[in-house]
Amino acid sequence: MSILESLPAGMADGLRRSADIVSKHDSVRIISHYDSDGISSAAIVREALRRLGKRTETTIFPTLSLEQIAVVGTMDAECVVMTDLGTSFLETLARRDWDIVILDHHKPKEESDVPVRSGFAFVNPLLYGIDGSKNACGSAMAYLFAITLDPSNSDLVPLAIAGMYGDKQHLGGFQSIDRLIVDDALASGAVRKVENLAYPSGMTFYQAMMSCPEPYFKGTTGQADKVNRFIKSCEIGMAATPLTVDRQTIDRFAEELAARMRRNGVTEAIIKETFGDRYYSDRYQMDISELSSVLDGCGRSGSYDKAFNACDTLDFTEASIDAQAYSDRLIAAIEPAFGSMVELKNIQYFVINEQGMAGNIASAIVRYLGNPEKPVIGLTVSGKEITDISSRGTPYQIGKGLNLSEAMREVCGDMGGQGGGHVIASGGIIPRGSEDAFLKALDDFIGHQFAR
Ligand SMILES: [Mn+2]
Repeated sequence: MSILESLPAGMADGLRRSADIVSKHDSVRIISHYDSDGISSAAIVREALRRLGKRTETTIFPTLSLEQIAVVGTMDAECVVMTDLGTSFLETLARRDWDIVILDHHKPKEESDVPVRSGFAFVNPLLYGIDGSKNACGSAMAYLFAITLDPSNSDLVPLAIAGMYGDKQHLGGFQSIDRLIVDDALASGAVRKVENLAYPSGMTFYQAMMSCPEPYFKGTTGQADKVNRFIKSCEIGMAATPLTVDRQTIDRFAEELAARMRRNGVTEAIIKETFGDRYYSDRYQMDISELSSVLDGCGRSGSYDKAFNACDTLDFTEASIDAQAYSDRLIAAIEPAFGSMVELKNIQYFVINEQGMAGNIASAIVRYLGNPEKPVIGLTVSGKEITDISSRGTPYQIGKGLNLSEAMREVCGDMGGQGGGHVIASGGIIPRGSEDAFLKALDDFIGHQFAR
């Protein structure tokens, strides 16, 4: 039975309508987001459309705000497929005279009506009562669209799972739509599962601790001599990967990592969440969480073409070089950012200059380094007229009332900027010069969330 038959009926209908709209066109413009989920989503749609003999052109944006919407408005297209973004601009997008399909999982600004017209389709898990921030990412929606077009596109499932890792939907285990897709991939043999891992299965234990920003170990991650010593103390060979050692070795390594996290003050909830299933893909010759990091690194450093070329040719040499450079820069930036953090009453923040880093730095700090009570806010102050904001929380903080999607939307908006995203991870922009007022207002706003 196809997994399409297990979807909410409305969602399957929406996907079918989307497929019908796109089928009418020979050339399609794809617009997506620059993170792992966005790149995975676009890669799936590109390949599915290429297999139907259609021409595609792909545009990637770091964020979709009014500035990018203006650019989109000038685009020459007959048909557009948007993935991993678009929900915030349904009215504006529906007014364009192109046919358009929007496959997204972000929460709308308010419960606005979905525009209805021929040649317009919007498929978002939230419309069907499914939590898009936890249980269905952009690439999951893109994948469901691809197998609606043609069931033989199911070989692209590793890209769907890569997006799930990118949006951290694996933490605490896959559920709902994600679970359906992952179980199907396991059943078909598209991926192989390895349990109780904190790092990708196909990488050596040494390489993982050198190049993965999460889980982050203060004073060890990315430092060759320290990592070397730690791996040896676990009696693991330098060339060993989780695929080449026995179960006991994997579990012993996990215990050693957990003990070290405890010493660093990482909460038990985060430690538990850190270890889980990893999936190895023979098609991509890589663990899917590694595939996710490669696409994320390329996307965030602007090497979109290398990411897509790798997905098209299955040769990841070039993409891996750019992704490695990105992860080296990221790991080198985490401790300085942490060291420079300022704690306010309800938030903790850092400021950096380099684009495309703050979200991933904040993600590592909030889980493995910072005060577990407060969300981490990263400000990117570059030469631009706007300052970019990234914010990251934890499930524990969400339980206390934190909602970063709401906070970023409201407070960035009050500053004359824009913001939004997910409850646990959200972004925005504010005018340059308004940083201090923004931080004060955000601290107050989140204080109210914790108090209610
Ligand atoms: Mn996403």
